[in-house]
Amino acid sequence: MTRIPAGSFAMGSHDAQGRPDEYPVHRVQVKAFWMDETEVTNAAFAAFVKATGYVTTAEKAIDWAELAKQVPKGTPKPADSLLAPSSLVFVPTSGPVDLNDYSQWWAFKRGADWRHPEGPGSDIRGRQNHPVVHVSWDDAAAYARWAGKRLPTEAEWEWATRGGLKDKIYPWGDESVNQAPYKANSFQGHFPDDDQALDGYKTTTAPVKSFPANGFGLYDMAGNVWEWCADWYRNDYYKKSPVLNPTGPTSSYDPDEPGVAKRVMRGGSFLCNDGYCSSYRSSARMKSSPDSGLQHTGFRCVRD
Ligand SMILES: [Ca+2]
Repeated sequence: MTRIPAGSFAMGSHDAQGRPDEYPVHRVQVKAFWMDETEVTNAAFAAFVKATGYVTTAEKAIDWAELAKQVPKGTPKPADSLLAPSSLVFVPTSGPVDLNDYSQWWAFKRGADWRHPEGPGSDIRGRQNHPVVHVSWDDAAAYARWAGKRLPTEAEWEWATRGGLKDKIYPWGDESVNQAPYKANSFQGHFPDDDQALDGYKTTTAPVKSFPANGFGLYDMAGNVWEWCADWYRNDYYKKSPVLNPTGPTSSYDPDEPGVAKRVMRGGSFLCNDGYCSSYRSSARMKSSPDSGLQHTGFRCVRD
């Protein structure tokens, strides 16, 4: 782990690239903490599973009693085959598509989980040093407890990714993510059909530390895999965030999906691209339900 100093910064987007939930920019002060210098790797997660027998969300059948709370009353129970353990895997499209419909490039695959990132038939041999993926927030929190750590707050995460730089777009400054030498594992080319992989990693994770560290000695804060934060997500939280060590709202609200409680994710992934989500920007926010993990979802931990 690496020591992240205490400090005060202007949290949120400093330019017009931000999405609405990245405003207003507001002053935040965080105390010092320790942070994993890399995303949690397959090797580290395997040690946790070996020690505890932990079974991840993606390895369990979908709990219909839970799901039924999120769908309209009276919705019939789907066939058991549809509730079988599964996770979302990226499948490139054959050509340009409407970017509003992500179901075109995400496929539910039975048997996709952290040991099988691309689904049955794939494995993590030779990828011990890659970030673990297909982990839900619940999985990440369980790992953190086991390791004697915790997930970072969203404010800690943004302070850490900025690496001591002031009001910059990316952890390395303002230079485009697409300018060589490459500074993060992202998606070069036309999303979601043509990843030219100029950074060396085509629609897949890269080993941790494949790209330079930021000013605080943290690797892959931008790109590679999304990282879970401790906080509940609220689109309007920045309007009322306290200044000192904010820990997020007490409940979640996402206007895109008001019925689903969500946690914050940060940093973008190997699928981020300027033409689509550009979430390798330091202020970019994402959200997902705590029981979902995808092929590009990982995490890292902190401790006081
Ligand atoms: Ca890449």
